[in-house]
Amino acid sequence: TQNPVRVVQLGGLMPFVREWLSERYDAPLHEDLADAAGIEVAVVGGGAPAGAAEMDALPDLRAIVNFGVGYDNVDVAEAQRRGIVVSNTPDVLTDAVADLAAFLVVDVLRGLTAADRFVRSGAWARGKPVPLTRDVRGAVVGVLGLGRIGTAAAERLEVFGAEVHYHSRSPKDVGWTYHDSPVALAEASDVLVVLTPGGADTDGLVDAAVLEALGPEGYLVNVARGSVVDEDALVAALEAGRIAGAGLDVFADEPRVPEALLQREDVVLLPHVGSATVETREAMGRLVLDNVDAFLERGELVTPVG
Ligand code: 8YV
Repeated sequence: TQNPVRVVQLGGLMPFVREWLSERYDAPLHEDLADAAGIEVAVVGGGAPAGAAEMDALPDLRAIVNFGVGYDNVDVAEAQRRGIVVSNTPDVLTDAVADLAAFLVVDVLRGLTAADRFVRSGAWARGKPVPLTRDVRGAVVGVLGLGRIGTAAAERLEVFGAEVHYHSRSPKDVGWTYHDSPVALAEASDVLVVLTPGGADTDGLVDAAVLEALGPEGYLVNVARGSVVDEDALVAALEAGRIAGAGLDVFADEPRVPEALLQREDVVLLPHVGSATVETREAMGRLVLDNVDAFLERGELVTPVG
C-alpha cells in the first residue's frame, strides 16, 4: 500500500532500495524536480549533491537520508538552518572499508597489483627478476583520522604486525602512538592511511608538506575522500620521487582519475569500492530504508548526523 507521503530519490540507488521506495512511497527518480511540492524526504545516493539548490527546489523537504557514511555531499549546516534533519549509514560499512584500507596497505608494501601486471605482461616468463617488496610486520602505519573506520583499520594492521601511529583532532584512549599534526604523523610513517571524513574541514589536509614528510620511502593510502588529498601535489610528489607510491580508492573528481596516475606503476587505483560488497551494500540499503520509515512513522531518524 502506498503511503501518501512523497519521497524523492536523488542520485543513483541500489535496485532493491528503489523498488522498496517506489512500492511503499511515491518515490520518482529525481530528474528535474518539476513537481516537487509535497516531497518530505530525499533519499540521496552515489554522493549526489544535496545543498541549498536542491533544498530550494524541494520546499516541503523535512529529511535527507544519505546512502553512505560520508555526507560531505550534503550541506548539513544549510539543512539545519531550514529545520531539515539528515541521516547517514554508519557502522554497517566499517568492516568492509577497514578491510580495504588494510588490503591497500598490504598491496602498496607487497606490490600485489604490480606483481599481477608483472605476470600478465610476460615479464616473469621472460625471466625478468621479480622485484622484492616490503614487510608489513614492523612497518609504521600512520592512521590519519581515528574514527570508527580508522580504529577498525588499525586493529587489522596490528594483526599483521604493523606498528600503529595516528593523528586525530584529539588523542584517544588507545595504546597507539599519537602525533599532534598530519606532518608529524607522516614523518613517522612508512604508510599514511587517510581515514578522515571529507568536507571543508579536511579539504587538502594531505598537502605537499605532508607528502614531503612522508618521504621517498613512504606510501599514501586513501580510502576516505579524494578531497582530503591535494591531488596535484600527490602527482608532483610521485613524479619527483618524493614519495614511494600510493593506493587510492577515492579521487578528487570521480570517476575521473588524473592521466598522470593512470600511467604510473607505483600506484594502485580502485574505483571507490570500500563498501562495495553485496552484504555491506544490502546493510546500507536496509539502514536507509529504516531511516525513511522511522522518520515518517515517528519523526525520528535511526542514524542522524550533526
Ligand atoms: C559509498 C562511501 O560508495 O559510505 C561512504 O561514505 O563513500 C561509500 O560507501 C558512497 O557513499 C555511495 O554513495
